[in-house]
Amino acid sequence: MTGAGAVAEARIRIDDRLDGSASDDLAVEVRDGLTKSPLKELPPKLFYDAYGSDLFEQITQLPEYYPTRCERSILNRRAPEIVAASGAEELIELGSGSASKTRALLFAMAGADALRRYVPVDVSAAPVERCAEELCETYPGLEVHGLIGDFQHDLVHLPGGERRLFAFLGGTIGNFFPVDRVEFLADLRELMGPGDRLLLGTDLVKDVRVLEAAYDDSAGVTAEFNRNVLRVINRELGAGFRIDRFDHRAFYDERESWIEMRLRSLDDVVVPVPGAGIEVPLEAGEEIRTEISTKFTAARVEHELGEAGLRLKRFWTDDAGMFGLSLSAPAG
Ligand code: AVJ
Repeated sequence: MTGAGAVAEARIRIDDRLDGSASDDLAVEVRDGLTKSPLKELPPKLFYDAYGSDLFEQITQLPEYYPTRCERSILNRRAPEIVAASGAEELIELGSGSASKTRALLFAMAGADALRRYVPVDVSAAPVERCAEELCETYPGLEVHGLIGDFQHDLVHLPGGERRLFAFLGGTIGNFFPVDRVEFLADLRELMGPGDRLLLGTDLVKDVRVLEAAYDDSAGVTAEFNRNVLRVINRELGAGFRIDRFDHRAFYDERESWIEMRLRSLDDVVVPVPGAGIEVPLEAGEEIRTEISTKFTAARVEHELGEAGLRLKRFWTDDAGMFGLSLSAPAG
């Protein structure tokens, strides 16, 4: 090993916290979800195998899917302000993926001479490894400590530190049900020292037509992404879902203030899921919920942060007010 590569590697550490229990967890979650009544349910993390992650990348580039573009525009424009307001010297990114949006933050931190460490956390190892190397070469002196794990369960394994900026972007918090959301934020709050900050991305309430189009695009990519959960279950749990016999559905639930994605069975069937030890009866027209994606107001974000012991310091949106980024600190 020679040159920059070897130097960079000395500054990279990657901990893998995903153990064998992940596949047991999957079986249990799928069993619990598919035996629910009246509405069967599957966890949205099942979207994100390699193929699903690739589909999600495609979704972010669709004309109808505005969240990624809007959040990116806030970050590009406000990164120096965010960095200054946070006082951070370390970035911890929960669900980092390819870290494409975070680059604006890292760049601004480096510009402020305040970039010590980057801690990407993701269930998928390959993108974490790739971006660790790239970033170490771009920023001499940057330390990268990646964590391969689930941001809901493996937060305890995060390295300690001070003046850390926890970033949870993309609006993924919206996939949690309200109780899980408060619990997650409170767990995060528990980990935070007085100098740590949270940067949270939340999609905002808007015209129903705009919302529904974002989750039911004309090219059908989201439909393919939605059906991918069945493909994953077929592979991982030996299930017998006929993927082409399910319709994609996406609708805005005004009362809950969330988009719901579902898969509707076209047939009356009983689907074996041997890895979960069940056979799943589905009536023709019956739906399985695969995702909720909550849409917030600034007031609601502030309220929920408050419930978790976090105080809102700043709130930014894009020009059209489509997407929100909040910066908060541990309260008192
Ligand atoms: C990546 C979870 C924020 O909820 O908008 C995209 C996932 N689902 N299209 C979202 C998603 C359907 C996305 N998040």
